[in-house]
Amino acid sequence: MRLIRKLAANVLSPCSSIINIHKIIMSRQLHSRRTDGVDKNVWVEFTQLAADYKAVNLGQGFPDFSPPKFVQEAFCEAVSGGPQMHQYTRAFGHPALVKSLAKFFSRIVGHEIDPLEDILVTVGAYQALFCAFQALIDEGDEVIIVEPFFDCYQPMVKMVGGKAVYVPLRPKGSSVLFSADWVLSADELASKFTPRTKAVVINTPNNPLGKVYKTEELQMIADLCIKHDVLCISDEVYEWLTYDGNKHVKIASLPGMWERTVTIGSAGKTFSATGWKVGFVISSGNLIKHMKTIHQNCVYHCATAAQEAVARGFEREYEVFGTPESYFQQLPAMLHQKRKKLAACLESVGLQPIMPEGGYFMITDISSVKVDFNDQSTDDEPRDFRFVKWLTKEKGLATIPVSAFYSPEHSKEFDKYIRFCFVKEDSTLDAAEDILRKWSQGK
Ligand code: IK2
Repeated sequence: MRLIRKLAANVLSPCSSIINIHKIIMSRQLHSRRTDGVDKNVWVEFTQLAADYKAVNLGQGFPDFSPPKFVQEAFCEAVSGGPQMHQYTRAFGHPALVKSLAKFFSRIVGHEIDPLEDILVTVGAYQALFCAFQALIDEGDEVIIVEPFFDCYQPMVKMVGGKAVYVPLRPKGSSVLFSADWVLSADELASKFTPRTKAVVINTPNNPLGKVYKTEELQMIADLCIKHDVLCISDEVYEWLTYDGNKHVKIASLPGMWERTVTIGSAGKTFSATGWKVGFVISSGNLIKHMKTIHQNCVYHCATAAQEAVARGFEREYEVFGTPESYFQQLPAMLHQKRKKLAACLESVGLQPIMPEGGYFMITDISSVKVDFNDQSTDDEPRDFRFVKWLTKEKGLATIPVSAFYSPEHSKEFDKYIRFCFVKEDSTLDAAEDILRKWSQGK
């Protein structure tokens, strides 16, 4: 009513009316409430900081070397192939790609995967996660998230009106040297289930810790999912990266879990081509069909040529699987050396690494390191955030604060750790070592 009176008054003065209508409209909140409280993003902030300070970058998780020749060539052939490679393809996954994913993963999961029903190709694992939360979680649903967790799970749950319920992996014992020393208490996890629980989210191998869940741990989670009739969203983007004889196990392959598990993968992580942004979801067609609905209404599909190249990558891997020619053996073998190199470097400057069993990150406790932050950041900022900013700006070495992978309830307990990424050229690791060594020598 007030709006109508204001508009009527403006009829007398047509010129000012345009300005006033504009003011009335602009006084409304123009953005949706969905974006409130989820505006901060650790990758946006710390990747920019690393670039601004031209820091040696052991921060964000991407290789600074090229993907293997066979996928690079496949990509070049795709873009120089027929005109159809530059046009739209099937919305839910390029036919060649869903076919090769189904063939490859049927063997791994021990279940016949239907290429058209049980797979959705997405814009990176990021969009796979987005589709999963959008399609499967309703307002008021509770989602149990095991900490530390890839940071986007929390805002994605919030944006659908769900409630994230956290349960941390806890270091057991006083000297924690391996990621395997971080365990999930079955009792603590069981205590988080309520009639509103809709899903449990796990990430194995875990980012940032590197923990590779053992079959017994997955079985414990699976038993609870089955008992309470809930879904499991299993983020497995580092599935090929395991060390010291540890093996990645898919929770979807455990009895009774195929129908209730959403498995998320990343061709970017798999083939060291993170910029291609090809990800995928594998699940029962009954769940995939709802994720397809979200996907067709947001991005429709991801780049055709990149999908074609990934399809050829998986075809090739299918043929050489289990042999030393397989990139899924070569990449972890290469990273095993880099893990050793980074651990030795951290130890040499008095930092105790927590040795990851998988993935390409290593965390270390920095609580004993005394630093004068020169008040560059606010006091209420977690110590690891302040430390990482200081290290980037003052020493030129970029890393990531580990409390970013925790809920506000638990982040204080874990702000004594920072994360280093070791999927880097040896020359980059050497440059990082140089910085740490000079710093430890007071130079
Ligand atoms: N899930 C996990 C566990 C991830 O680590 C990532 C990518 N992380 O990279 C940032 C970092 O930790 O340094 C994703 C999902 C997203 O993968 P994609 O690149 O395929 O979208």
